[in-house]
Amino acid sequence: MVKVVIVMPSYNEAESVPRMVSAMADILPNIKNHQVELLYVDDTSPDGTADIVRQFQKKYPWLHLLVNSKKEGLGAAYAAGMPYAMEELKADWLMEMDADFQHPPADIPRLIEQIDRGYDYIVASRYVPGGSIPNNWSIDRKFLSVVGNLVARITLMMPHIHDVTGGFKLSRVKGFMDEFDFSTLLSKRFAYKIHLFFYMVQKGAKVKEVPFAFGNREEGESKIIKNEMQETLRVIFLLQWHNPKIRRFLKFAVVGGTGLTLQTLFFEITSVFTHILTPSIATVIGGEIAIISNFTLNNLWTFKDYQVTGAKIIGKFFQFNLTSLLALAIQFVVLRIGEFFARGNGLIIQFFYFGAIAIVLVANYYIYNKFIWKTSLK
Ligand SMILES: Nc1nc2c(ncn2[C@@H]2O[C@H](COP(=O)(O)OP(=O)(O)OP(=O)(O)O)[C@@H](O)[C@H]2O)c(=O)[nH]1
Ligand SMILES: [Mg+2]
Repeated sequence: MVKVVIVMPSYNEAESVPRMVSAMADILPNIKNHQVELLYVDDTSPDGTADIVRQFQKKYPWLHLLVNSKKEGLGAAYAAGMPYAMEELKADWLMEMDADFQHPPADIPRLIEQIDRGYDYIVASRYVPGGSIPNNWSIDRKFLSVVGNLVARITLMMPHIHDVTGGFKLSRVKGFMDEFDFSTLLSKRFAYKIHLFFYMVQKGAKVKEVPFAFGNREEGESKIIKNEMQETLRVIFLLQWHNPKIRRFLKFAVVGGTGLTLQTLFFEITSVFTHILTPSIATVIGGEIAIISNFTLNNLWTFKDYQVTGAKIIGKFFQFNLTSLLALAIQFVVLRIGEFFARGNGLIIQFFYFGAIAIVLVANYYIYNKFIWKTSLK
């Protein structure tokens, strides 16, 4: 027997409270092997949502209410509600759920029954077979939801999970939510979900996706803020920026970008615009300029924790040059082939130019980690 607390943020959801509470009164007592309670987290809604909840509290001992003095967003409501559910209500599991019936209460038992199967994170999923988003959503909202979710899956390196932006799920408290510092939650808005998902997966949570049909809002008004995409991208960036592995790669990419900019400027000026040099020679000389910049920036910044100092710099710089020469050789060969195919066509030559750089990027990152700064890819 574990205790599940459904944390349900509400803002101006007065209309749906009576129906929600009565749906819960039908469903919760029928979940025999676990104790399930409901906690409304209301931000002093002007429509009096909290007062209506209070009325029902007299009748239902499993109904709880936490009132925040001001509205700061969905993430902020969870950051208040979840610790309350764990500390005051002694929850073993936390359920996230919307108040507007888009997360059907009838699906609660299907999620809860997975608790006994050894999972840590049980997620109602719109993007697995059997799951869906509302048909009548505008094409923009569908696109944003599908693409936003896809971008989050890929950039957070969780391609195996199909729905990372949904808000209907169950999370294990012990070893997971009880170790999360809510003061570090990266978004007070809808993007809080991405942070929690990322945290759970990093903690090694066993994830189960249960298909469900995201319903239509039946009463009240949408609180979703239009520009949620930007907030989502901000959270993804911050999450990855705090991930040392990714951070190093991002730094490498930034340094490579400055080198590439220097090299490209040189290439464009001397071969595309003025024809002072042939494309292959311009690439090589521009590359030499980039090498010095890249070595210096990588040593001082990207690989700071493995920084090479003193006399060793000379040897390492020599090695770095060898790596870069290998890179240049690859670029030279590719560009020679390009010259053959392009016959003076600037667009085709640029395609070969950037193609060669992509090959070289992957090879370089590997060699820097393995042989130059010897991080063994940690
Ligand atoms: N306490 C609190 N609850 C919020 C806040 N913003 C949203 N909510 C609640 O969070 C849930 C989800 O918000 P919705 O506006 O339904 O967002 P959505 O489901 O993405 O959008 P719709 O499809 O238009 O309903 C609802 O239960 C809201 O009442 C907030 O700032 N504070
Ligand atoms: Mg909704």
